[in-house]
Amino acid sequence: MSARADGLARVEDRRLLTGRGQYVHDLRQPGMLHAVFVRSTHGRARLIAVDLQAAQDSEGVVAVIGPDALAGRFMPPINELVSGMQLPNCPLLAQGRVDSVGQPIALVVATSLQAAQDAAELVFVDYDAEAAQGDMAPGAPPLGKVRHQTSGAAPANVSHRVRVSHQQPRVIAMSLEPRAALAHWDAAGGTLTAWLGTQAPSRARADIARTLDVPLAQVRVIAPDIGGAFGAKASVSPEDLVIAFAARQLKAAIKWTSSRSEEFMSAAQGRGAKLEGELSLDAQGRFLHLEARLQFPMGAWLPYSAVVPARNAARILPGPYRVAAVDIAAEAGMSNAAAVNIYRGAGRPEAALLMERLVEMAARSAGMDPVELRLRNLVEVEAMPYATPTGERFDAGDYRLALQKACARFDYAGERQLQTQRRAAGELVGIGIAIYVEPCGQGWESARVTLHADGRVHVASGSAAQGQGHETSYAVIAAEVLGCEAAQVSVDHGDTATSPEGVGALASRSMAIGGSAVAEAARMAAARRDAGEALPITAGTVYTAPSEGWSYGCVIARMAIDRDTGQPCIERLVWVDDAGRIISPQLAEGQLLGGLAQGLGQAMLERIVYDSEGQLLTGSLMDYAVPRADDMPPIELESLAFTTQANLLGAKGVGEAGCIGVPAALLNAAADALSPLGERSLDFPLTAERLWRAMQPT
Ligand code: SMO
Repeated sequence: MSARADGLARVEDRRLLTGRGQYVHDLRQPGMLHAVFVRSTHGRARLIAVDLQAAQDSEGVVAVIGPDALAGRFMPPINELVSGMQLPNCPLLAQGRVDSVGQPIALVVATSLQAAQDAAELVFVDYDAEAAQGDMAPGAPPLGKVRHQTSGAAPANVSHRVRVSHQQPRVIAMSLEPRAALAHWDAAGGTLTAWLGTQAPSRARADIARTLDVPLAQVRVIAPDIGGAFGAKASVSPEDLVIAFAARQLKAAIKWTSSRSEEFMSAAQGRGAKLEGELSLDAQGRFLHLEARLQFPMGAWLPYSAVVPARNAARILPGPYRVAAVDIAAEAGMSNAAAVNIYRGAGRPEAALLMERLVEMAARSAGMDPVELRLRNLVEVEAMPYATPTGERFDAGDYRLALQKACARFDYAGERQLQTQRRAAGELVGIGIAIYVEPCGQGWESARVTLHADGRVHVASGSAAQGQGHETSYAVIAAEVLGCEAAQVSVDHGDTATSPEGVGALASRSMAIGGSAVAEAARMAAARRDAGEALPITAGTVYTAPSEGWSYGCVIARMAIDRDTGQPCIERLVWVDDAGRIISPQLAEGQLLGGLAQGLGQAMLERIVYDSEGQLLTGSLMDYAVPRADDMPPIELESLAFTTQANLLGAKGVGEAGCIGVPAALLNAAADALSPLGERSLDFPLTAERLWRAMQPT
């Protein structure tokens, strides 16, 4: 590949690392107008009046679109994974009331961004404030419930029983480019083109067509370069749809770029679940019964994948362990805060956090080493494929080997000795382990491969990219099947006019499903080439995975906590991950490290805070800490490669792994460090202040 020849890992890197990326905000259209949203300043209120007149009269203003213009238009239906949900209609612009700070009320469109911002200040909104409801407020009706319950009597031979309660904070996705939309209505052709920061261009297209009430063929969505998305750009926002609506209404090109502050207030957030569990063991340390109660916050409106985290956490428990019986219930409820959507891991981190914390406490309660207890309960490689008590199917993997490899690399026995010595010298130092499973790659994806007479190969994928490097990895996959150089292969994605309809880049599915589609289309094209058909040849396919692949891995971390200040220091982190077949080792490592950084951020630094009136107290990077390079610990990575039969490539997911295993291992390490002081309950983020408070006598 040409980019490799000059030492770059990815064909995308030259463009992205030299400032030549084209993000939505970089794009221009002739006569383009600029848009600014007027947003709710209240967490919950009745709207008495919205007066647009002064803004409309302001210099440079082309139009002000208020609630009336969008009355009766609602967010598209969501992915209803849970039966019997009571789903509200979520308006595009506030209708008579607001239910979260930052909710869009009106849109000001002007000839310059400055003029739009000035005029937005002139929109007069009169509120009658109401008492806001926070996440998991008692008495709030659940929107939907998931339950997994094995039948049979309660176990009789319980020898130990441990309980865990953990409150995750909400966090933000922190993309390089916040949400952005540029929509252009071509009056002559009656078509709308929308450049959108989206992980799922085809669904965004369908959502826009539905909102505008036009046939699908009249809408084109283009996802240009996207500086990360992490789930938060998997579903359209009300803002995206309002911009598309305004472009058609005004027969114009209109651009909106979210400011970082708007992003904190109104983009979909992640996590925020309350996790409670109880694990029962027999005298030999075998897991008898898991009871789990999971509450997921939804916020004030519902993105397409809003229910996914609750569903995932419930089905993934009890993680990689044999547990004879389970009673797992998850529910989700709305609140006066930003929406919560899938975020890197989407329920998998919650399952790992609860289970690994329970296992660690069970070991302490039973007086067993936590490694020994895990080895006793992990599903064995001989048992694969393995049917879990929640009806899932582990396809391939050796969980014990992952733990043993991690222990060997970490020098677990030696590290425990060192810990004993340091504790004797007065230090607070802990070792935390987490083993996780990571289901990925459900459903279908599309690809089209064209072989040209001059040897060039062209791949068009229905999966988009958000910075992962699909232009590199899909080229590698096609080249391998076709027996050519990856440099001969060019890859298109993200444009609904030039790529086949697809699902998109989410849920760690891009290699497993998107990559399998590329491989299948390449095989079909090669077969026709080999049969002597004249070039160019195009082959297209929609590949559907027969089942899910389950990645897994083991993280072991050592954390020291300063006795005087509570300052934590992650001194070592060993991580063994099995993502099945790896297409590009460099890209896979990048995904692991990126996920690790985000997982570390959630464990150690990040927290969205609302006050009791629903005001956002962490609305900027002055109040909200994301991890930086010097927060990263020394990292030792190893891989296993048990390929899966769940897709053509044998690839499993890799992008979300760091957010799943790392936070659980860090929580266990912190709890272990403080354990000489007595049992302490710890919530994220594990800041120096929180750890210091936890160290004080109770
Ligand atoms: S949390 Mo992901 O982008 O499905």
